[in-house]
Amino acid sequence: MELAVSSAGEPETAVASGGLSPQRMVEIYRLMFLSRRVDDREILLKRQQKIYFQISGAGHEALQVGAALAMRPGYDWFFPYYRDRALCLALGVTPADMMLQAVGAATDPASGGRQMPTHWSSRPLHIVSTSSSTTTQLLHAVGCAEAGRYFSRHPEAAAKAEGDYREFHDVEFHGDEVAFTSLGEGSTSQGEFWEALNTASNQKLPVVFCVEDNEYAISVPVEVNTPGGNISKLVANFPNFHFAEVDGTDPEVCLRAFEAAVAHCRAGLGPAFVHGHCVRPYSHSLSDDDRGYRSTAEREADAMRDPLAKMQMRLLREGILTADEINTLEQQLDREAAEAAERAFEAPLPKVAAITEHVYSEDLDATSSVFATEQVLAPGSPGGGKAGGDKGSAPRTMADLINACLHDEMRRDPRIVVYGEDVADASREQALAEVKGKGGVFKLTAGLQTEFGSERVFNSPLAEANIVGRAIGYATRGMKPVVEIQFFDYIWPAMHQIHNELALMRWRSNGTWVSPAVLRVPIGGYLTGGAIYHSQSGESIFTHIPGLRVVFPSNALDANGLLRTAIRCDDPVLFLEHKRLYRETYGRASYPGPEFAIPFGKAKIVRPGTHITLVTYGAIVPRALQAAQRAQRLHGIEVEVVDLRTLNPYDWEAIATSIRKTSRVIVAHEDMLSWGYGAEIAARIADELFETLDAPVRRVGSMDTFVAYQPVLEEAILPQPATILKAIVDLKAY
Ligand SMILES: Cc1ncc(C[n+]2csc(CCOP(=O)(O)OP(=O)(O)O)c2C)c(N)n1
Ligand SMILES: [Mg+2]
Repeated sequence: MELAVSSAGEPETAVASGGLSPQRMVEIYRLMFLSRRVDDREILLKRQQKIYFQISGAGHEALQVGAALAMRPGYDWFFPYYRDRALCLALGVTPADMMLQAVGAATDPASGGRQMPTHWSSRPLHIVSTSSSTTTQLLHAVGCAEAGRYFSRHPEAAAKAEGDYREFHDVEFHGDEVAFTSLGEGSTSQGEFWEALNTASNQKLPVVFCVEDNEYAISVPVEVNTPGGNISKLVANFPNFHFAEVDGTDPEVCLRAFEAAVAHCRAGLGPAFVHGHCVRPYSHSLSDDDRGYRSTAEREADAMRDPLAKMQMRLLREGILTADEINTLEQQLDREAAEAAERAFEAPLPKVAAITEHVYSEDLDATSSVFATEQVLAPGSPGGGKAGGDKGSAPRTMADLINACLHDEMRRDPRIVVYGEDVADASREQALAEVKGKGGVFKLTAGLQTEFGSERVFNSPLAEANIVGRAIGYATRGMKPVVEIQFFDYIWPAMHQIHNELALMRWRSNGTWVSPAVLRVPIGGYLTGGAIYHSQSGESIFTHIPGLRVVFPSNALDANGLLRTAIRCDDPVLFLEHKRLYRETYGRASYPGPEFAIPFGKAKIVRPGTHITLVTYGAIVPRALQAAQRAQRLHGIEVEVVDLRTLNPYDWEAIATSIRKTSRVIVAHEDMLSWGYGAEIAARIADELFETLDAPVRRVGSMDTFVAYQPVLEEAILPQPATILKAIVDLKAY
């Protein structure tokens, strides 16, 4: 018999059977059955211990095929979740691709053996790499849709440019594209679900949300996750949405629902929400047995709604296929799944030496001399916004020169967007006729909205995961989001996005997808009254994340040059700005011109010395310099102060060279001593430079507490110049 094999998005031909052509019906069944067969084959292989994990899409096939056939792979954008096997098959992922991931082959196109099976990714099909974290993908879809809209309104921004990340990313966009994202009903409990609906609704974004409701989140039934048991009822009042609640076991109903949803999005009317009621005939995964928590009656009732059995009955009933034809088709698909598995076992395994590939950009090395540009002092040249103050050679603060860098880079690169809490001058633009504008609680983004408009500089909802999750979506499309987390103390809601998504996008997709966003984050104490929630440090928590660059400048010039590198490079960067240094007299500098950049991983000797090396960064640099001056004046001790400037990567050569000269070292930082950044540096010095040392490696840090409000306590908790001086004197005497 002739099998209709067309890909998703192709128009159907002859119409029969309630509107679907017989070919379309057979095609739908083929995709659904193939999905189930690949699952079954994997289950067999897992039981034989030939693969290492299995999670199935069983019971969700109708909903997913319906969704896929309403959209266009390689045109629209997809942010699915782990159950979406039938969706991905319908989009064009092959059983062979799936089996290569199941065995962890080097040639697994989604991840090169790095991710579990069903962690989808395909550049040609526009399936953006997904993690195991439930719900994180929704905000990526939102950011993706924002980027698509931005490019279609500003096509000139898609042009390639040399000398920065743009050189390495092709931009694709279509004015009527949609971003699809899916999740289980249990995952709608995550805050990020609501954060995604918030922005999609507010911005009228073309995002199709699909809730695949199988009534269970592992063993937790829907009524525990969803008050009242029906997510459609809870979301019904979000403005601008198209809503549909459907029988997710009927592919025709699902296809029609998604066609309407997609039409709403393509027309620019806003997002869509399709809630499909499906079933879970197998347990959650092969690590789970649902007989332990579901009654027999319930499981049997579920089986009656199995979309595969229902579709097969329909094909027979409507005379579209005979029993024999169905058998032939099923055997053919069974063979296809088995052959895909056989071939996968012959595939090469990943090389151990390749593990460190794609942690950071190999195209554009942020430590390279590309970023070592000459300082071009340009009196009167552009750069300042409202916070700018004097131009030219007048000394300017760190706040001024960060603001100047943002102005310069936004002028140079139309792909930059800046957003966060309070970063706009005024969301109600008309007010700007009479008011100065906010421009950030520390005024670091002042004047950006006024110069570059509200499409490029805007306020986000008060939701940190929203800020970072959207930035990932933007960045995967080739945009450069430079976003602000208002205080380091409140970065934690975004931690999941930073740790599991932002830093991992490149590595987990084996270099296929990247998310080089910049997160600017005011950090640190010494504020006299900053207290627990406005004084936190904690940089080592982030230097412990492979894939994330961490920068921590101590002065205005470095902040300007390092921020420029952060923006132009191709890695995600956590750019830590010490609040106490923003407007210090220490470290002011002239505006260095719009091309001034500093490569990552290059420390600066801010004071030469011969007796003791003092390795530090951030707000400890001026305190260390004070201590070093006193050490010289009072004790004749010459301290060499090394300002690391970037914490990941850090300049081991500079540290080692200095210690080879002095044979004594102190590592000092503002963060708590225990488990702090200095612990790693000290351990490496002890390990690799043991023979050059004349004394133990010393560390200075804050007490192992949070910072208290009362200034007497704050002073005692945080390291002071006197604390550092004492360590210097003690170590010299050792
Ligand atoms: C953020 C997060 N928390 C917990 C888990 C562990 N986990 C994996 S799947 C799952 C249940 C998801 O249920 P649901 O959203 O209904 O999707 P379903 O698996 O039923 O399709 C849980 C708790 C996870 N992967 N991510
Ligand atoms: Mg579920």
